[in-house]
Amino acid sequence: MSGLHTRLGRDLARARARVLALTDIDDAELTAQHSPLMSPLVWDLAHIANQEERWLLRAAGGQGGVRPDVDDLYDAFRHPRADRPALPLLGPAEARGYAAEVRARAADVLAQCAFDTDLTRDGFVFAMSVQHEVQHAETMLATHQLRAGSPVLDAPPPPRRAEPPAAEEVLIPGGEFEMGTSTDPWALDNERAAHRVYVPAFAIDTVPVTNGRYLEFLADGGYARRELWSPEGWVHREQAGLEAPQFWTRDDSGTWWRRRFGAVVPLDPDEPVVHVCFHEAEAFARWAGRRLPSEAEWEKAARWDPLTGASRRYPWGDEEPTEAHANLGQRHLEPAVVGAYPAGASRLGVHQLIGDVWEWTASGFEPYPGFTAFPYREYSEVFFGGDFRVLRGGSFGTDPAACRGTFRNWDLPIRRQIFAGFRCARDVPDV
Ligand code: AVJ
Ligand code: FE
Repeated sequence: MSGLHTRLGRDLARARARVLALTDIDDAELTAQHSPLMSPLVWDLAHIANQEERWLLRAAGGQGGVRPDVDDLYDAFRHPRADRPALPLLGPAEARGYAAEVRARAADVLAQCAFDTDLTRDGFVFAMSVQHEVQHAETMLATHQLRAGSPVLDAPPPPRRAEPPAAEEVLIPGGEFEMGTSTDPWALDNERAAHRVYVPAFAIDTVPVTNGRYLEFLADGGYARRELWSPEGWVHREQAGLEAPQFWTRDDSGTWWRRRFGAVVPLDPDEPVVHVCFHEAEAFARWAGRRLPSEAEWEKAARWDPLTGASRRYPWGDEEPTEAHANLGQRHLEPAVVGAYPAGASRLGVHQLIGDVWEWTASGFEPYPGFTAFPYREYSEVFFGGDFRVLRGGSFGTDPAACRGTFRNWDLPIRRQIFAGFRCARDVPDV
């Protein structure tokens, strides 16, 4: 076995440990639908196993499946989330057994794999399966945030650092940079291929927008001033009755609190705001006299190295994230205060681009030039051209396996249950 086998085995084990922690609750909680936006947790568990069966056992291993009879039940395209509780799903014990059996067989496939096909080269399909599992682990964490009742998850708080960066924004000079990747072996299809993009000069905030700043927007009538919202954003704000980020509650004295995994806690003014939709982010930016960055601007701020002109994997360089770089991996169950990760800053001084909160960008989810779906159309291709907005950077709930400077996430502009915040940018004269 090579270092690559060992590394993939470790990543698979870490992903599974998270999923097991997220499903370590009563059967009733596992089968319940905590929100119409989400699947029952037991659906995610068996869906993860079914995806692993398809790609690791059948496609990579050339084996028959463990439960090919359940393919239809766990096909996300056949059954919308709201309908999943009514399906004849595997029960908690069956789903756990299914996941364990697929994993045991997948471990054998991995041990014997020579990584010599298009699907397995450099371990791609195993890394894809890890990324699929940890993406569901983040969705399952969002399900935990939506569920009512007392807390079941626990984690130590993130580091606190008193000093945010001195500058509020950083100037990124105009010019080309390399966006996307053709060399990262585990990058997913939508991150490919590398291509040069000219980005005019712009300024970007050194930190994400905080609860404190967001409170100022609220206090200044941000939710009542139509001119701050796009026409679609305003219609949605009215229909959905938006008045504050999701999970915020106000007490009789007018003080805002937030509910976090079942506990009501004070709102920390120095933490990035989270659980806002794209429309709220856009309205805030307009109120602040600013705008959201485009996806290309975000990636240039995160990857472009002014010393060499090359694009790096992370803001701090090519080194894998450690605990000192970023708040990732559900190690902490909340964003850290701004300035908490100086070691994760870019050379130009932009902090916390990776981890803490996903960041809404102004861009729709579209293919890069020359896109080819690989290995299946339903990961990315079917979502291009829809009403999705790109989010970048990952959150405290994102595993490092599914987070890098090129990684692209997307969701509808009205969604707030994801761990999403934002930072602002503005035009500057080209330099
Ligand atoms: C990339 C996070 C938008 O959860 O819908 C999981 C990831 N794709 N299973 C999603 C995904 C198939 C996807 N996002
Ligand atoms: Fe999935």
